[in-house]
Amino acid sequence: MPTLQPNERSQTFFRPSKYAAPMNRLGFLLSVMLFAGCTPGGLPAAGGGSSAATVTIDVNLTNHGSLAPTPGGQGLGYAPIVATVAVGTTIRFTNSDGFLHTATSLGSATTFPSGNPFSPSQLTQSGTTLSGGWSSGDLPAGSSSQSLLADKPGTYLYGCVHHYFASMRAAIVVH
Ligand SMILES: [Cu+2]
Repeated sequence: MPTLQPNERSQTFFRPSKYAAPMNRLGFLLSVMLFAGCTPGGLPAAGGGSSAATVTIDVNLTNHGSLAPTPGGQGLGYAPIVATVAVGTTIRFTNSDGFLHTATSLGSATTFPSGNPFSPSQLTQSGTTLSGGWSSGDLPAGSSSQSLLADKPGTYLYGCVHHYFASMRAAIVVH
């Protein structure tokens, strides 16, 4: 009649982890290597490389307070005031200012509307693609928005819900 001896039981327990450990380590190393290989360089690759880039737009009314031309009219408060990126680029907004801002899509507008184009619901974050309608929602000082995919070529106007009438407006051109 076979009985499990204490040493056999402990082997049963220890063998899986003994073999699993090197596998986990290998898997970890592989994912680190893959991640490093895909880390974006900040700007789209000039040679038409396939790696996706991330572009960060600085949101700051204090530091970027001078009017500058955009495809939609004069704007300020974002840098670059016109971000030109390739399809597939990921866009993020970072508020480096000391108070709240938003970066909020103006939809299909081709010039900055003269009236208030925004609604209170746009103080809440929404959207994941530039062509799909989006808002960072309220971005407290020092915070970053969601990632937005530049999914289709076009000119995308946006502005700050709080400071739209102070000309806090800008554009992203995707090609
Ligand atoms: Cu603002």
